[in-house]
Formats: sequence, C-alpha cells, structure tokens
Amino acid sequence: MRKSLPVISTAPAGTGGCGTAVAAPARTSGLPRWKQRKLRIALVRHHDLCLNTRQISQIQRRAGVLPHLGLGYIHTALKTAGFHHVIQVDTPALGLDSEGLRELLADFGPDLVGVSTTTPGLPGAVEACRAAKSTGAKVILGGPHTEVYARENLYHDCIDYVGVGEGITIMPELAEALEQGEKPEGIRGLVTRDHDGGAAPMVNLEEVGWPERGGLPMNSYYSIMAPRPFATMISSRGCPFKCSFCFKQAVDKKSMYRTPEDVVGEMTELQKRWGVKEIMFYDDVFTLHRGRVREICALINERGLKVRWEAPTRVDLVPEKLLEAMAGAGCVRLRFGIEHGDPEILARMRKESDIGKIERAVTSAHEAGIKGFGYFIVGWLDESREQFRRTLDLACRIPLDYASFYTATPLPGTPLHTESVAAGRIPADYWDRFVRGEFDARIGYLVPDAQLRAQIAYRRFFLRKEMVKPLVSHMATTGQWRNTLDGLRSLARSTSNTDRDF
Ligand code: B12
Ligand code: SF4
Repeated sequence: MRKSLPVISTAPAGTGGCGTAVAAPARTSGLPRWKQRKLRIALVRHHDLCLNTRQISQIQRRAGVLPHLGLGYIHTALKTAGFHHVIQVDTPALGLDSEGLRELLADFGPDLVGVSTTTPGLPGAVEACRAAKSTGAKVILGGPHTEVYARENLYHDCIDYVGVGEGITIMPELAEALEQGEKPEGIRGLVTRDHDGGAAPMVNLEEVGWPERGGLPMNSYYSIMAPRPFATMISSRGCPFKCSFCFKQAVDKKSMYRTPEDVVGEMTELQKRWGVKEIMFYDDVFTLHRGRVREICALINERGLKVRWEAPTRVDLVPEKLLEAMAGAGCVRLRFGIEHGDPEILARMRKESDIGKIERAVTSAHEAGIKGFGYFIVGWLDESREQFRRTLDLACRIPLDYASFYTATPLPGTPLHTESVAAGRIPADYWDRFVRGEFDARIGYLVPDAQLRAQIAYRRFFLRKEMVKPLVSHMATTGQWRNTLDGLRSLARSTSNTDRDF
C-alpha cells in the first residue's frame, strides 16, 4: 500500500493488478471515482537523438534507449487521481517516427497530450505537439526545458499549455479541470496564453509511488553499459553544488531523499516483476547522504537481494568504508563527474574538486571492486590543446574502465552560457531563436575543434592495450558485444589523420 499524493485531492490509493498505485473506490456520487473519469491522456517522449547533443554521433547512436522516469511518475500520479485511460508513448523505444506517432495518437483519441522535453530535445517535442494537435487534443509541454523557457514555447500554435516544475501535480490538476469543463487557470505551474501559474513546487517522489512501467516496451530499452533487461531509478533528487555547465531546475536546488525501505522495495519489484539484471540510478549525486546509502546497502543484504546496480557520484563523496559497503551490496560501477584534468579549468567549472581527490576516489573504488566510469568535458571555453591533453592523460592514468567525453555545450540558464555569451563565442539569442523553431544549426562549439577533441579522446582512451581486458570483461558480463564492437570499430575509423596534431 502506498500513500496518496497529498498535494492533489484524491482517494486513498490501493495496489492495482500491475503493482502500481491506483485509486481506491471512493464512492462519492454512486460510482467509484475511477469510473467517473473519462478523460483520455497520452504522455509522450519523441526522439532521443538531438541536434544540440553533447555526445559525438559514434557514441550517441549506440549508447542506448533509457526509460523516461518523469513520465512514469506522472502516469502514477494520474492513476492515483483516478485517471485510468492513460498511455505512455515512448517513440525512441517503440521505433516510431512523427507520422507513426500521429497515427498512434489518432487511434487512441486523446483528450489531453503531455509532451516532455529537455531544451536540446525541443525539435522532436514540437513535432510531437503538432502530431498531438492534429488529433484535436489539448496539448501541454513540460520537462526541464520549461524552467528556463515557459511562455516562449506558446509561440508554437500546437501548444496550448506549458507546465513548469512538477508534472506530478500539474497533470492531475489539469486533467481534473478539463474533465469538469473548468478553466485551468489558477493551477500552480501552468502557463497559458493569458495566465502565468509560476512553478509547481517539488514533491517527494516517495509520496507518489513508483513510476508506472506497465504498458512500456520494457524489452526495447537497452544501454551499452548494462545487461538486458535493465531499469533506471531515482532514489534522491537535488544537488547543492554549482558546477557551471550543469542546468539546475528549481526542484534540483532542494534535496529529496527516498527512504531505504522504499528504494529497496522498488529494486526488489524490478527484479521480481521485470527480471531486471541491472539497475542504473539517475540521481544527481547518489552518495550525497552517506548514512542513507549505508542503510540502503544494509537492507539489500538483509533482504538477500541479488541485483547489479550502478550510480553517479562525486569524487569527494565516496569514503573507503562506504565504497566497501556499496561493493558488498551489488554496486558494480560508479559514474564519477570528473570533468577535466586541468586544475585551472576545473576551478573555472566551479567543480570544487582537485586532481588528488580524483585519483584517490577512482583508485579506492577500483580497489573495492567497483568499476569506475569517468564523465569528462572537452572543448571548454578557451581550452588549449595542452589543457585538453591533461584531461586525456588523467583519463588514461587512473584506473577507469569507462569514460565519456562530452563537448562543452552552454545550455540556457547555466553560468557557462552567460560566460560564453560574454566571451563572444555564441550569439546571445541562439536559444531564443531555437525555441521559436530555428532548429537548423547546432549552437557553436566553444573551441572550433571540440568535436575532433572528443573523437580523439574516445579513440585514445578505448583503443589502447590496457583496455582490452576491461572491454572483454564488460562485453562478457553485459552481453553488449554488438554495440560495443560497433562503437569501437567506428571510433577506429574516425580522425586517424588528424591525431598526430594532438
Ligand atoms: C536520466 C537522464 C537522461 C536519460 C534519460 C532521459 C529522461 N528524461 O529520462 C538520457 C541519458 C537518455 C538523457 C539524455 C539527455 N539529457 Co538528460 N538527464 C537525465 C537526468 C540525470 C535525470 C532525469 C530524471 O529522470 N529526473 C527525475 C524525473 C522524476 O524528473 P523529470 O524527468 O525532470 O520530470 C519531472 C519534471 O521535469 C516534469 N515533467 C517532465 N516531463 C513533463 C511533461 C509534462 C507534460 C509536464 C507538465 C511536466 C513534465 O515533471 C516530472 C516530475 O514531476 C537529468 C538530471 C535531473 N536532475 O533531472 C538530466 C537532464 C534532464 N538531461 C539533460 C540533457 C542536456 C540531456 C541531453 C541533451 C544530453 C546529451 N546527450 O547531450 C540528452 C537529451 C535527450 C533528449 N533528446 O532530450 C539536462 C536538461 C537541461 C535542459 N535545459 O533541458 C538535465 C537536466 C541534466 C543537467 N543538469 O544539465 N538524460
Ligand atoms: S554536475 Fe553533478 S555535482 Fe555538479 S551541480 Fe550538476 S549534479 Fe551537482
């Protein structure tokens, strides 16, 4: 039994056939509440690959398709509020193009369509909104993007409303208003052409229940990092650090922790119901609250849960004792936000770490039997080739089994964006024009050969003899032979003539 969401008026939730929270029959006017709800709602993510990606194409195409947890949580909240005619349409997992999406929606006949987007993902989202509008439904756009650009999205005729902040509260309230034939103005976080409802404040995800996964094409999700089937989870939200490239939603500025019981409960359900072999946590920083992580590990062992899991963290938040506890509870990999090998750039990134801490954390994880994944950023504002080489040297020197080399991309609302505009590297109005539909060019790189640097970094990191053993071990344990080998082959084919300049 889960708790019902306190911020929306709803009947107490019970457990439905598929194991997620559904409204218990509250007989207020003769019929159970869920029978009174007629509204048909589709929740959509469209296109995973995007123009303004930070990833090089050789990797982006093979990295995988990960479930969209935000939509799963909104689905659960809608069910709790008694809305049962709800579908999630995840086009990257379903392999649908815009026309396929339009046909699917036309067939379903939604009254309301909620589309989720990041800022780089906006072109796909606008296509989804057009497809939704062509069915006559009301259309709402939400997701991290709308925290910076809200009303501006209403430039597109196919969008009726913009949701800012928690869709978990906005969507049930909007659905209720539409069902009652009431004007939705007044809903916290809802922006219309005549009204600005601000932002819907953060909700503790534990209050909502687990994200709805029923009806999703679970077998279509994959990650180059994990054996199939795998799943993603969020055990906490928020991060107090202020790295200058990182986009922070209002909710991310506060912290929210789920209890160890709830986290391990969901892990157990994922293994039992879906046969999941690996769980990838997508918290901002999994080990922010160390006591909680220790309790999670203890509970995993107490319950005899045997599942592989991995999580993101910072190099200054992994003391040795904690690493041992995590390794002993099934943690196979930690993703470290290392970012750079040059101290001056690390300081400009406001990373609050240093090379010594990086070396110690990755080595300690390795010694505890946890594989290290390093996130790096190349092509930072005014990054010299010498500074770039320091990143590459660091990545190859420390015991990492995996690395990702993103190109620096100034997302709107970040300090990196402000600095890049001030330095004259990108036009001040790029994202404004992008939001209005000028989707034809990527935002400029901050050093002209940033993409080449990323390709070279991937090549030099993965195509060295020290990586043969880790790569073979990775492919053998995850079964990701084809994606991994294809990725390595395409890296081997790229950039070879220009390598020597670096
Ligand atoms: C997991 C993850 C991914 C996964 C899966 C994507 C997903 N959405 O699940 C993968 C790896 C595929 C991914 C890819 C990318 N990501 Co990402 N990702 C995340 C991460 C770490 C967690 C997302 C999450 O599950 N959050 C928890 C859930 C509960 O929250 P949520 O999804 O945001 O949903 C809530 C609200 O946003 C809102 N909401 C969401 N959808 C909707 C829809 C409607 C209608 C409404 C009303 C509300 C609403 O309500 C939800 C709950 O109440 C976030 C960081 C973060 N802290 O959120 C970055 C983040 C979302 N990613 C980001 C970026 C930049 C990317 C990439 C561009 C990276 C790249 N390759 O270059 C791509 C873009 C892909 C695309 N086409 O859009 C940025 C987005 C910044 C921005 N301004 O938009 C973030 C915020 C990271 C950061 N701090 O910079 N990502
Ligand atoms: S990059 Fe990681 S540590 Fe830095 S602010 Fe973002 S979530 Fe926090």
